[in-house]
Amino acid sequence: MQGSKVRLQLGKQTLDLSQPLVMGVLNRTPDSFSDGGTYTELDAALRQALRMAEEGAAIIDIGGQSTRPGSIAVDTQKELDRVIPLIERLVSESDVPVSIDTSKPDVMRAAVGAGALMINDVHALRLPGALEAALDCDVPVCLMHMQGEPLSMQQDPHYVDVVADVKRFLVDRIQVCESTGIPREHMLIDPGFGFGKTLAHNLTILRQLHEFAALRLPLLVGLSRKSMIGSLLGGAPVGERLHGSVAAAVLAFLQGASIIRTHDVKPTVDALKITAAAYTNGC
Ligand code: YH5
Repeated sequence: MQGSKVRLQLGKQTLDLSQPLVMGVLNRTPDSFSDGGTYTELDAALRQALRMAEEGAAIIDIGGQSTRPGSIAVDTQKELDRVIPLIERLVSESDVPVSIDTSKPDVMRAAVGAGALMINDVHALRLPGALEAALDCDVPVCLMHMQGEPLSMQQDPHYVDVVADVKRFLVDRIQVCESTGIPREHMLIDPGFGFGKTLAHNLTILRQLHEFAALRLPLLVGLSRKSMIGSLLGGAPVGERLHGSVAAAVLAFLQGASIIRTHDVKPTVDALKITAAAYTNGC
């Protein structure tokens, strides 16, 4: 297994995708009391990022806009204020590659200018100007499938054949990116668990994830703490979804996912180490 498909270049680092990699999630979205803008909050976010890197995260994904079901869009300046100072501090204090979780072209440009080495876009570069921004940024980009928009996407998701429909969407986005001039070596794909999908849709995708891996681009998945895990555990609250999330991460890796996006880095890294030791050759 050699060749460009098993490697991902992030700045000076070459990530080996024949081993499972973990992407740590760092959301700089506000709680009900503040907007994340104080020094102590920035400091806490930085410490959390450094901790995830120490625990074995290969990438830290920084986001300033919630895309959870029911969430409302924030304006560009707010998103910039939340993510840019954190990216600047993290890249100055650590070598861990940073990914920017955004759909906004201005945020992509500013984040990459501040040192982010990858773009993670839940809209798969469909917002006006996003394709051009990603092309100019010249960094890898994760193209994720979402049906509808976060505010209403869980209201009545519909597919003819969820795997075929999501695959067709991703193949189309890959082609659009290619015709814009984004090289294939800069593309990753993600079926977007929970983004306009029922529990049955999510389970079908999880069971047939190998079909997405067959597109021969690095496959990234985010299952961590999502409602499908909560539902399968009989309505477990977010704080009680860790073990289910780790099981789902293992299943995803076994079906060809290369990068697992998670809030809980250490448990996921450990579980994937055991899985990889048993299922892949070479230590
Ligand atoms: C993803 O799958 N997900 S943000 C609802 C939850 C828990 C977690 C409480 N960004 C993905 O993590 N980017 C998000 O229930 C993502 N793939 C990629 N590439 C949503 C999230 C979450 C939502």
